[in-house]
Amino acid sequence: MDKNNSHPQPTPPFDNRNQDTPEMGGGLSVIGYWAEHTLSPEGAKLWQTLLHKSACLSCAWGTGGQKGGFTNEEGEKLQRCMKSVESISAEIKPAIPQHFFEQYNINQLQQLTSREADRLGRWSFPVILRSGKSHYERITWDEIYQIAQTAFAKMPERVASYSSGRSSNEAAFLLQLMMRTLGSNNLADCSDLCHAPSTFGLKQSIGTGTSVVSLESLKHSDCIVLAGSNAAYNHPRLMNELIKLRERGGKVIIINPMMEVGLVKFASPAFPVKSLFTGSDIASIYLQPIPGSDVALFTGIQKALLESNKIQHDFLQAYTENWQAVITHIENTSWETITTTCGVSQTEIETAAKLITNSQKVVFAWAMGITQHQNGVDNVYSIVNTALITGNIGREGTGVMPVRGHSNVQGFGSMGVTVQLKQEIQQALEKLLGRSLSKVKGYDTHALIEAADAGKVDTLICVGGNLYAANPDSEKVKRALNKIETIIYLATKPNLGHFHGLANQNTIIIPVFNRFENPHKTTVESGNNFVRLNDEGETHLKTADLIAEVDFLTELAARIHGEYPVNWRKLQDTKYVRQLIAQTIPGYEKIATIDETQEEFTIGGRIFDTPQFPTSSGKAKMFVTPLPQLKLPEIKDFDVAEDTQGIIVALMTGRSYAQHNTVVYQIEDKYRGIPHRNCILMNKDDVEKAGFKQHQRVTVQGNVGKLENVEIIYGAVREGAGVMFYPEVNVIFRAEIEERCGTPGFKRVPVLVYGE
Ligand SMILES: Nc1nc2c(c(=O)[nH]1)N[C@H]1C(S)=C(S)[C@@H](COP(=O)(O)OP(=O)(O)OC[C@H]3O[C@@H](n4cnc5c(=O)[nH]c(N)nc54)[C@H](O)[C@@H]3O)O[C@H]1N2
Ligand SMILES: Nc1nc2c(c(=O)[nH]1)N[C@H]1C(S)=C(S)[C@@H](COP(=O)(O)OP(=O)(O)OC[C@H]3O[C@@H](n4cnc5c(=O)[nH]c(N)nc54)[C@H](O)[C@@H]3O)O[C@H]1N2
Ligand code: SF4
Ligand SMILES: [Mo]
Repeated sequence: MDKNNSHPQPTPPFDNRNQDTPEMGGGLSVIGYWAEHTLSPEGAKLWQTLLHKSACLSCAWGTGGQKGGFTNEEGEKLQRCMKSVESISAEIKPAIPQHFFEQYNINQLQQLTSREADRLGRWSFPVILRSGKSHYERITWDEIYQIAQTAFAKMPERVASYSSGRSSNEAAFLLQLMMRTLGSNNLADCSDLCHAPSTFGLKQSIGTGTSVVSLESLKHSDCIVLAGSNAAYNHPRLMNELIKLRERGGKVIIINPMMEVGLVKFASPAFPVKSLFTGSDIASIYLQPIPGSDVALFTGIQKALLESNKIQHDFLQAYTENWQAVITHIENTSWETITTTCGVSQTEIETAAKLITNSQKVVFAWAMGITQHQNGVDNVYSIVNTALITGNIGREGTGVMPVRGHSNVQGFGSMGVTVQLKQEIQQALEKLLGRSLSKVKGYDTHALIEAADAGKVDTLICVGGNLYAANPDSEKVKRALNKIETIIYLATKPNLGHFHGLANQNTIIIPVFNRFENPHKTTVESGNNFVRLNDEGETHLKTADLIAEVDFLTELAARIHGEYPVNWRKLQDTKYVRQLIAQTIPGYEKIATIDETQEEFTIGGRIFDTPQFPTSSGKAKMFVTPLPQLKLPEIKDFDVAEDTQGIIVALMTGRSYAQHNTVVYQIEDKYRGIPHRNCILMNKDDVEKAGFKQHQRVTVQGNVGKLENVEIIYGAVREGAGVMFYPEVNVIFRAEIEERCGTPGFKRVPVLVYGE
């Protein structure tokens, strides 16, 4: 079968995987989890929260909102997945006990794992760790504002923020307005670590930074290409769409070096009970490229299309620019280069190309397996090129669809929390301020850490997230943060960052309401460009001293800026923030009346149903995508004894089944058969070739550190690749960086695996 390459396409049930793993994703264990949690003592609160009119906290698929917790934007019911329950369950835990921080010093707190830190409970009063002190202690609001005001009086270039996409649009808008009024563009955000290459690549090529496919449009497609996404774990309700697409005769092409069981077969609780037992087929074809080689694979698909005369020349001519250069590049790239770079055979690539051309309406979707690479932007370009070459964009049921991460990460970008600010927003802000914005380029997350390490940052405010644990090279991040004078964390739950990411002088933690208990109405934006309205709520922490993010940011801004350029305190009524958003953010006009209409809406100008692109020429720009040179280092390149025996693999670092980003909920990953966090999942042939066995303990060494006593687990990952979990693995490597947007190459980390 394989013309040019010996890489076999494993077909499920895979013989290479660990025999302990289930044969499909989802299924009865999900129902079991639901039952366990909803019938537990916290069950009543959990149900109340699920029924609360607010968007799901977890991923950007965006379930929930005004039509009730179990509804998507198409009004379809039974749309909350187990991940949603998991995230709520973590938030309705009791408060950290009053005297906890008197009992435990910072050294002790630093011994906690991610899971232990989360399990301490909710932050319920503000605390400070002062320089030279060993314990966090309670602090008054007055003193917080005094310290903060002084800290924000530094040179604007030396003040920065970091944010994570769980907070509201209103908080995001206020954060960037406060920072830009100060004269600082240092608005680092978790999206820098995530979909920034999608935003950047899409903006350059088709003039918009987000998905051009609505949920409704997706329902018309008859083929989905899903690359570098483990939706079965991370966007479970997207799986419903894949199941329905297969049921109407459509095709699903999965591109992923790891054969994820839930992408082969998935049993969704949204479908008749029968399917819970049998599961539904997901992948029509499953391609397993070498990590980091997607450009080669997509170029291969394009070449197969070219050779079978399936390129839509009329479409390219009418609606695109630079297509000739891309076609020449495809012609000049040999099959041998393509197949050796991506490790997928010509036959498999041709089969995928045929599935695409035999379909009428194709959607191309992707997640971190595409973006978290040194050439993440090229990966995105190569996907866009494939969509354009086949005329699959600008028509219902077609298009490009980055599958976004955090539940409001896209809203943060829309609100201007980014170092790559849209011109329209810049102009609107300049009008509001009555002066130009600072021209100094802001720090993205990577640049922020570099700047902090170089002693160039005095003050940092973190609106959510875990800057310390989300970044590679943990020791360096810790050192860098420790050079900052003042760090203010706004958070709902404790995490590793609060105990390791300590400032030089004052580290302050501000306990905030989460989305469903916020006393203000707020909004969020889903990855499908749908804006949701969240009702006010109440917290179960009756005696806690929490604050709404909006209240904290406006009070701080009022103290820094007085009444310039707005009456900040008036904005504590979030209705007025929405008025400002409507005036400033393109496509958000309808938010001005959402308080009266309660009408959730799709953002204007985002969904493309004609091939007219908001670029300067009105055409899509195609970019030539050079194939990556994927060489792994050799043993001698690692700092080990000369005679060390081992194997070098390209490590894909990411999420287990039961974690949300840096927060670990359960230590096992049952769908991949991984019993605990200190494991490496490898291909059986690689393990045997290196002379190791399953369950053997090994050392895994990266370019800045190593993890010892790591257990080897067999899995359906292609040869030459491995899988480990973050945040733990972030200790061992300094990542390659996608220079165009600062995104670390988390999905191709060369490591040496050797015996102990
Ligand atoms: N339950 C849960 N849900 C989440 C999250 C969570 O942590 N837990 N996190 C949220 C966030 S912020 C995000 S960004 C998303 C993340 O969602 P995903 O992107 O789905 O998550 P990852 O585990 O990072 O990696 C996705 C897949 O990329 C594959 N991959 C790795 N390298 C490559 C490659 O070179 N090429 C290709 N084609 N594939 C590759 C991996 O095998 C893996 O299956 O999920 C969001 N939703
Ligand atoms: N090695 C490796 N590293 C990675 C990745 C990877 O795949 N591999 N993925 C990267 C990706 S895609 C992302 S998005 C980042 C994630 O990076 P971050 O977004 O920085 O991290 P999270 O773990 O999502 O942050 C969780 C914390 O947010 C706080 N929080 C939760 N809800 C709220 C709220 O409503 N308000 C406030 N103020 N705080 C809240 C809680 O304190 C919680 O502990 O990690 C990145 N790091
Ligand atoms: S798919 Fe995402 S948004 Fe929908 S319920 Fe699950 S975690 Fe929430
Ligand atoms: Mo993310």
